[in-house]
Amino acid sequence: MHVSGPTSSRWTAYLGLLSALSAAFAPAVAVKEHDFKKCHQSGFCTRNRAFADHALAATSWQSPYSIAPESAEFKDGQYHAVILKTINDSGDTVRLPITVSFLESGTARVTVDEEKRQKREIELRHDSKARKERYNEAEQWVIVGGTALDTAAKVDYEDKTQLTVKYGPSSKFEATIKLSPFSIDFKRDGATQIKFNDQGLLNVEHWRPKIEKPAPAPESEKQEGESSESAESAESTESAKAEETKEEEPKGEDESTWWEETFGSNTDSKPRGPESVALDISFVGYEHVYGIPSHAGPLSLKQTRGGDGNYQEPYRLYNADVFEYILDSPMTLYGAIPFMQAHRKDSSVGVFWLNAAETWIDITKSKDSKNPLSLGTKSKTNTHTHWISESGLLDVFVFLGPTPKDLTAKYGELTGTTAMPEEFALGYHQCRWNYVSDEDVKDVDRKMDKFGMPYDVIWLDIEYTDEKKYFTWDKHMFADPIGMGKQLDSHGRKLVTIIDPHIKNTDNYPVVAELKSKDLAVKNKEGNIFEGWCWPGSSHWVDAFGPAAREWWASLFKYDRFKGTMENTWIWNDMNEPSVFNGPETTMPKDNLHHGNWEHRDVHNLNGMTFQNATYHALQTRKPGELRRPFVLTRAFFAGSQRVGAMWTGDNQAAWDHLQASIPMVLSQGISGFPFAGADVGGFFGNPGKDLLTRWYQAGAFYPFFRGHAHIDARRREPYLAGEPYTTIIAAALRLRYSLLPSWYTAFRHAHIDGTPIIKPMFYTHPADEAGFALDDQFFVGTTGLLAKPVTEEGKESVDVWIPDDETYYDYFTYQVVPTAKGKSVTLRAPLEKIPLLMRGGHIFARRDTPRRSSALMKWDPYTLVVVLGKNGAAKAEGDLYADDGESYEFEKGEYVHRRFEFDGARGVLESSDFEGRDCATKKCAWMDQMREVTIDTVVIVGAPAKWAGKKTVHVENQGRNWDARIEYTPAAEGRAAFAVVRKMGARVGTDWTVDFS
Ligand code: NBV
Repeated sequence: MHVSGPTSSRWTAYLGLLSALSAAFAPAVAVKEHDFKKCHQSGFCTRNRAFADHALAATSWQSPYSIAPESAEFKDGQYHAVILKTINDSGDTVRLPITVSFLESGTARVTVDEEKRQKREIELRHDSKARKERYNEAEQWVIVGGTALDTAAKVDYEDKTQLTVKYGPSSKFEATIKLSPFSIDFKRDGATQIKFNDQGLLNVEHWRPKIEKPAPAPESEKQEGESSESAESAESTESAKAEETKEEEPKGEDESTWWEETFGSNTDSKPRGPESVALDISFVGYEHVYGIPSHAGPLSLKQTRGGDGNYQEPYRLYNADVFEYILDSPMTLYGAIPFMQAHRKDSSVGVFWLNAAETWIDITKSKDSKNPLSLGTKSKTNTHTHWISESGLLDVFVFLGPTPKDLTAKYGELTGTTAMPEEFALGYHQCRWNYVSDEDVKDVDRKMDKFGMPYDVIWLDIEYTDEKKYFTWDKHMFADPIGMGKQLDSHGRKLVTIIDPHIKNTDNYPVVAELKSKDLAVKNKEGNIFEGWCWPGSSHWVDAFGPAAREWWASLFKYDRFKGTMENTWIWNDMNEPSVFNGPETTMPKDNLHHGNWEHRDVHNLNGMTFQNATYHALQTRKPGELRRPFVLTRAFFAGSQRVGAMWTGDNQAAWDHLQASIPMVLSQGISGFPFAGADVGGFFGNPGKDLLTRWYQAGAFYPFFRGHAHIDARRREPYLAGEPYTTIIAAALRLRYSLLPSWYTAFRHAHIDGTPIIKPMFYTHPADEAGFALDDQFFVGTTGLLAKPVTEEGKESVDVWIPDDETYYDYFTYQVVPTAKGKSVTLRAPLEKIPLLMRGGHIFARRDTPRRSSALMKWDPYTLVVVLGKNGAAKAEGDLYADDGESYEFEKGEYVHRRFEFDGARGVLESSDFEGRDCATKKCAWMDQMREVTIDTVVIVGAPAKWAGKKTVHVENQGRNWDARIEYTPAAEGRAAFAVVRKMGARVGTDWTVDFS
């Protein structure tokens, strides 16, 4: 880790320490690709790629995995059998129990374990205390529902070689399990969609004892300790070793990375030897695959086996503190979600690879002119994926769609959906590393008000602590945190403070004393407390896998323990990959031990989630009786993290290409079940020019998580500092976000209910329009019909927006009718002050138009409804609005308003009804009482029919009361649509009402 460049004297001592640390442990200025492994530097990745090369090149390759026919049994929606892996020419086999579960939801699950490991009949090397089983607890962290078995699933056909099970809704799904070699075909409506082991790349590296060989030649010993500074030298070491093994054992496997592996100065002791699991999964007839975040690359994933424009490396999932990451790369980033969607015209299918160990995914596509496998589809491309994990079970869920929405819903059912956040969390967050004092915070707070810039949260990075001891304050700079908290609270604002998982190893720090005495930290391979380096210097890591550790962690957040915090303090968890400055790839040694003696190798990608989860639950128990929805931001994440907070994309740079990259990254999060996502607005490293900063605010106003952040060396860049015209333009972007908060909150409600992304790419909203499948720079917001295309290029004053259908599109700000044609791009003028934002005909969305300082202050404001009429104003328009108290869990008891709005062009009537068809006369809609006085004040109808010209009033009916409201009609002119505005409409938002325009 390196912090460079001049800075104020206050940081000099601190930077001195950092430089020392940097020099000693992480000599990086920007990410050096070779600080992180490439496939050829990872033994199990190399072995599996080699296995694939061999299988795919061989003319008569036969996968050595077959089901023992006598072992197979189908019962109550589950198929149990034993796969026999033939391991030598004498026909010796290893037993791998397999379960195929058919779930009520229509999802299928394939789980493969290893019998010897289940029975713990293995020996560990080096007297290791690690568990003998394959890691089988990922499910306990990740899966929260949707696992009920489909007992109606039935065997439809069976002979000696295969069996077919019909399952899912109306039995339209089918799985054909072939016994020898083992493979599975998943079909929907009779057509193959997904194939397992079609290419024969299934590989479960079974346990075996190490047979000691003669000591290696002296040269190779020399190479063993060599650093990985140079990828080439590491490569040559690998190949030298491979060569050597070949000479010794011409027929044997390459064992060079089986028993231990060195990267940089760290040697992984691998007490269980090789244990990877790998499988090829083919998407038959599918050209696009999406998902497996986080990577800084396009939404539609690239091929990874070389070739024009393709990557050479597999996509990697191994949560890491990558530090100034590079773009357009499959290299790993801070979080991992092993969920992939494949899409073709009108069909989506997908898989979820439930494995928390280091994972690599190769993607290739094959053109198949006849394509006999895709029965009935016209597509001629198949996408082949090769999933490779270092350890653990092979555990894969299969989703057969057919819509992208089915995929996100089924995945959400399994791993949970986005926690419903407090409303403030959707506002703007002002962060930097660091606000230097409580006075500084209060000053920023005042200035935001002075410049008319709404915001909800100000953040404190690591410097607020006393020497990086979390749960303490720097007493000189933050003498009065409560005073600071109160000033923020006076405008409904919040404070977020950072709490990292590394605990300073020092005297007179009760937190570390307790961590040690209670034995709650991560252990090293010997079973002693693990010590490594991070911001505070020597540190220990809380092991949030253990229940006692989580309970203790919760105790630290009580108001009387973490003094200086109050009800409006929330938490940021950074560095939870975990980042360990002197560890391999800046993280923990894989042979470290966690609760239950699971090796870090098995659980690495889960680590960040367990920590965020511990914090989330801690915040729910700060004070008895105080139950509010916590806000916790995390950097590291896994499948399921969406249940406990928000994420951001880590340390980006103040550069146009990083602004550009942020959009596909945030979209990818959304379609992978974790949509509460954003990137550092302005870019973390470096100093954005004013145009860039402004454009970034305009884009950030459309990230589900909207936070400005900056590195400690970056110049101050609170948005009011930009100067005119920038300040005014940024303020307008912030206000746009705030006026649309009701619609953002509604989008979060949908994400919470069924996993729907908050911002949606074209393939998701228009799954039949192939030209949109690779687009990842424009998106729709929730159900609003708002189509945004942020400007992400320097000096650009126009953008081309691709129009997915033949609806009418209007400019959001001017109501100009955009001359569009389905499937064509339209060029929009976008000078700096303009955000390219269109409204699609046929939608209704809600706003709050009174500018306020924070979301809390808007809580009882009236709404504006924008009704955007489609072609000729005759078509229907619809939309919805969700509102609740914005902070408690009462919404779970039905305390909310969720309205459906429909405009019927033929009748000329706009109508509001309960979204779920609830009868709101009953107590179920009790929140309505509190919203009693909250009304729809204004209704704007864009594309209003000409026959309304001259109309002075419209008739409102609300709960048996009737009145007329004023309407102003403005005729169309010079390309601008006609529009009408109803003022003081006055109907109560939570109730049924109609407005008659006829
Ligand atoms: O805590 C300091 C930073 C933080 O500002 C940033 O957002 C994190 O991604 N943190 C990383 C530590 C190191 C940054 C070089």
